[in-house]
Amino acid sequence: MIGSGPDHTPWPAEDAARYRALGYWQGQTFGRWLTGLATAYASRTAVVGESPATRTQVRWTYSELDERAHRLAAGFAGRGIRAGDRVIVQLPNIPEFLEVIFGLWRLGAWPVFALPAHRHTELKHFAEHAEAAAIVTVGEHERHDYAAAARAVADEVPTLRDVFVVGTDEFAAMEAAEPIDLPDPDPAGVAFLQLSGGSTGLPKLIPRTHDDYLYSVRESARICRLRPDSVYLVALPVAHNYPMSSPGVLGVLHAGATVVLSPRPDADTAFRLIEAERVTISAVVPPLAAAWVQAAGRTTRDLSSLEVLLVGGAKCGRELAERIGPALGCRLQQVFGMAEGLVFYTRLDDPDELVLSTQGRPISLDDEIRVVNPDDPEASSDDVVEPGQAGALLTRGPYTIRGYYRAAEHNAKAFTRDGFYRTGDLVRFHPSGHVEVVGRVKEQINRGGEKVAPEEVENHLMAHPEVLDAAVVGVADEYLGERTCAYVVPVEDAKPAEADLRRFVRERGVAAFKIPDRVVVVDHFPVTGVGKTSKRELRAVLAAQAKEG
Ligand code: OOB
Repeated sequence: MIGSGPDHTPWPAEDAARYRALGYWQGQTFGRWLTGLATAYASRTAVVGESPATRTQVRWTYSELDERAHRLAAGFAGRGIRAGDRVIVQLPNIPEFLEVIFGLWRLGAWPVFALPAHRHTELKHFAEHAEAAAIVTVGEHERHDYAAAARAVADEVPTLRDVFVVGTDEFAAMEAAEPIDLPDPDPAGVAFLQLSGGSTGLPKLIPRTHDDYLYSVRESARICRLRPDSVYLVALPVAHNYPMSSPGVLGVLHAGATVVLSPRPDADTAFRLIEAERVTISAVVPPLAAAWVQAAGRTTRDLSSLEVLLVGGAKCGRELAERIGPALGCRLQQVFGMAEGLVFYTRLDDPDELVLSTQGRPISLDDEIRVVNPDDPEASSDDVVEPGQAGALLTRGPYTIRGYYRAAEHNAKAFTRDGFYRTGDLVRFHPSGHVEVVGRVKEQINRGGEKVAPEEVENHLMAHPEVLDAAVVGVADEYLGERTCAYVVPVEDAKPAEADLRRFVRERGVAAFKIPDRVVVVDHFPVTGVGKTSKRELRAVLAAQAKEG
């Protein structure tokens, strides 16, 4: 069976049977699902956005999107893409994103969702780790030549046979292929690989199935009360799990509503589109919410159509939460989720106090939740804290993975023996069942929703000939929640400059959000504990020092 090999950890048979019996897993695939939507909502507008092919705003109906996906699936097949092939998709917020992913899904190929911010190092890692067959990307966009970057990776990774560039004549020819009959993939098999924020090293790959993901999409659409006349603005990068499915573009399609793709997240661009398209709902990370709140005070745009703004990806502070409704004239909905699965939402009829102060309740009654001893990284699912106390969040359920893709060693740490995922988040539950994220036990920096693994950045810094050792920590920041600060010990007699070290990391080809916001060169690291120093302890000491001043 596709996707059930040693590469990925399927749900145990008895759990799978239960999720089917409960109607959560419906045996539906993305390809057939879209065809069903095209039958139900044929002439309604599915997606609005700027196409690089025409350089104009295009509007595709559900029928058009479905037909394009059929044709492009044939186009991919004609170029040798097969069921089970991994295909890296690195696209900005353009309508072709949907055509591409549904085209691949129809074939049973697996999109691997890279973000536009990713550069050579990350792309190469995804390509090697997934043994990807191809990359789908664009040409020049926001002053970066994506096609050239993809080709450079293809030159180094032998499995990569092709680079497909949206907007070229060659791609247009694939889009014009005659549709062909294709066998439907296994709904219980892997549909795509999403990226983890990573707490150690480079992002892990997250295998999600048609069955499990579609369940979370349907429920998200219901919880966010999407209707056929909803209009959802995608302000964040569309390939991220949050704007993709919480409720995201897929939730919007499920409701027969309209997706509007914003090329950029800034308030000017977003407000222009909210006014022009009568947007009813959008989703942002806290720093972007703060920027929109500020811009709302001086805008001349009509934002009156906006009913709901989802805020998540990082903790939304109480003060910001209170300003959103009055400034933007909409209801706040908090969302706390993870690409590995589990998602919490405040409900639209929750009392204001809970909407302002919590991150909501899980999607499913069958999301199993345990709050365990936060001091033991190996705590079992039985090691629970007293009700109402803060602890480490573990979860298992109908849309949470049981293992990362090709990561047996890491899986042994990231999951309990009985299959609970260690989210790394420190939470507390209110008597109402609402969760409050109070911190983190994992070594991950949350830079305004963008996740940075300290170890990955340390490794880049340590590749510098003048750097002996490095430790990267998060420091509190009013705007982003956290920024990164790198402490660096130079080799003897060397005096590397902060700017040089930042440039060095950038030139290693990593996403801009991973370049340390600050670099502090120190003679030596503070001594932590007794004997051998662990990086973990060291980071804790440095983070405490940074806090003091
Ligand atoms: C979303 O997904 P990821 O995979 O980029 O990051 C997940 C992590 C969580 O484990 C948590 O540490 C943090 O991001 N997080 C929040 C949060 N939402 C996410 N921390 C505090 N408060 C929140 N509201 O970020 C993601 C995926 C689906 C929906 C929404 C966000």
